[in-house]
Amino acid sequence: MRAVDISAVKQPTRRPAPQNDPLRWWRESRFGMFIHWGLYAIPAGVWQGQRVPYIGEWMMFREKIPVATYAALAAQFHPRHFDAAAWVRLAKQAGMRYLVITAKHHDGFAMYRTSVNRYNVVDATPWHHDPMVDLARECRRQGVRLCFYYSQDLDWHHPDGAWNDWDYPAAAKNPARYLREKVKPQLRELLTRYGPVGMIWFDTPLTLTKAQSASIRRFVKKLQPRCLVSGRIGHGLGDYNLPRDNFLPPGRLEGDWETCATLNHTWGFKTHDHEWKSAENLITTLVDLVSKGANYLLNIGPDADGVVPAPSVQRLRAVGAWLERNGDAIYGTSPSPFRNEFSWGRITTKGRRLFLHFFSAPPKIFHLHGLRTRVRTARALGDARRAFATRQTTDAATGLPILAIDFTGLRFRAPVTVVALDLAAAPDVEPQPLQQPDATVTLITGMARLGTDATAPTGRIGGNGLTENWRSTDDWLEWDFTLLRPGAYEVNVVTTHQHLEPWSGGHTLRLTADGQTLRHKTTSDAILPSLRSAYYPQIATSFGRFNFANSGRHTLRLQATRLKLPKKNKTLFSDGGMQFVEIRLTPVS
Ligand code: H79
Repeated sequence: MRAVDISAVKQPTRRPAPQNDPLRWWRESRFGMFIHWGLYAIPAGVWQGQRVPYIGEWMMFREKIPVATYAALAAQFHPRHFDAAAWVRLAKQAGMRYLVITAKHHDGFAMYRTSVNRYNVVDATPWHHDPMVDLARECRRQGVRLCFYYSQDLDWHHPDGAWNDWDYPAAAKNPARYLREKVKPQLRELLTRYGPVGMIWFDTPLTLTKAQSASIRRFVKKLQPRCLVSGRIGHGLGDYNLPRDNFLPPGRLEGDWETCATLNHTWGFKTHDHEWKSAENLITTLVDLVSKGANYLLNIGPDADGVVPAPSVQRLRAVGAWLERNGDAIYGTSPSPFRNEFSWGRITTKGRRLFLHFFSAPPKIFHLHGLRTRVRTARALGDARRAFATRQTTDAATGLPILAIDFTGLRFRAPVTVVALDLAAAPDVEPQPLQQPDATVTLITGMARLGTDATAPTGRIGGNGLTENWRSTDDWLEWDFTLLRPGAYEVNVVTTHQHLEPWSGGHTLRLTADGQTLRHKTTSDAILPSLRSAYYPQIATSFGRFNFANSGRHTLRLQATRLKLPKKNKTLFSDGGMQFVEIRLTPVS
């Protein structure tokens, strides 16, 4: 089996979006509904009386359920409460502009009428009904883009599909036959029977060759030239990039991205997963992703009756209510002109307008460092009556532009309150890391210079904002940053987990700045309280202190002196290297 890091996809650069760019609707939408619905909703995470801990739709694989046993579930599939109009209405109410539904997941069962075999919702269930016909009609009627999820590689039902080696020995498989007999004929059906399809959301590229991924892509584009192809077609051949599931990047990304995420912890319905993310969490995550250049594709897993769990409905409506008031700061926006996050919130932009998204009430006099463009007005979104006074100055010692806004009278509405700044021109900002008004400095991977003491670096700065393939002590990262306040700073190094791997610590790193050196092993001293930590804990190691005698420009370099690498270089989803995130400098009070 070939090892592929599905987060390591090629980065097309962000192009201007002309009127006819097929990505235009997707870029403007920013928020979509994912729907995982299939036979796995029947066992719903309970197998032979046991509640399983993993994602529900993986049960057939995890329990090595024989095809004949799993296929028998179809006889029980009769969703009496399926209501396509209600599902699409829910997407609308949530403010979601596209919908991606599992036409065929890894279990190989087609949730639509197919002529390829009888293993489908029309022929194999007592329901005898194609829900995609209803969904296509309702999407058209209600103005939501219809997209299909299609598992192009893993297929545990077809003898030549990947990863079912309990029924079909791997050695006997002929993947080309699977593509020819199943994937392409089924894609043809999906792309010719339901009207315009916004995208085919391919997933889990694990065994297909580059030529195979390329031929699937060509096949889609031949049938519907404007249909998008998701980043997980494999080999960097998608129209946009996908990081790993439920991933939040540490800063703004380059190019087009989409994070797919769960509302609880499973994709397919499970009876016993009641750990729902709060509406506050969902709204903040949406803002976070959009500010970093990523769409948010948020999943619901309807049950076997077709009912969307009530906690999902309730939370999605709360997100929709927030978008109803603040959608102008989300839809059709561009990411933040600053690459880094802020402790107070996030920024999105639209032309000459900057939207400041506050995650908590700002101080009466709020400061923003590094905006060079003149601010004309500052107003709370949805309350144009009151303009807040602004003042722009230049820090004498560093030349850093500083904006002050007097927020007297601003009413903060949880969880996120948006203030719109109208600028005299498109925003122009200081490109380097800056000391923030809260006195911290954060040096993220995406803002570093990559260098090496060898002839060429082994590691990379990954498109997802983490280090990639960091396996050499020759490579280094270096940042120039601007400090306003000289003094002593606590230094924390933040690293995280590889996909589906435990955190690997014990790397010895050397940090140098202003002629000082700090050397330490990465140990798990604290987990950053961050949205990012939910699925990929952000592990902070305290490295000690740096003293900066002057304000102004400084340079900090990070280099490993000993890496504790796993014996096995690569696993299926990880490159085995150190996953570096960022360095945090905090003044010693
Ligand atoms: O459709 C949803 C998931 O079913 C699918 N992507 C989202 C959108 C997906 N999740 N995880 N994966 C695909 C790859 C999972 C690999 C694993 Fe394993 C299988 C993790 C545990 C079982 C491989 C085998 C790694 C450990 C054992």
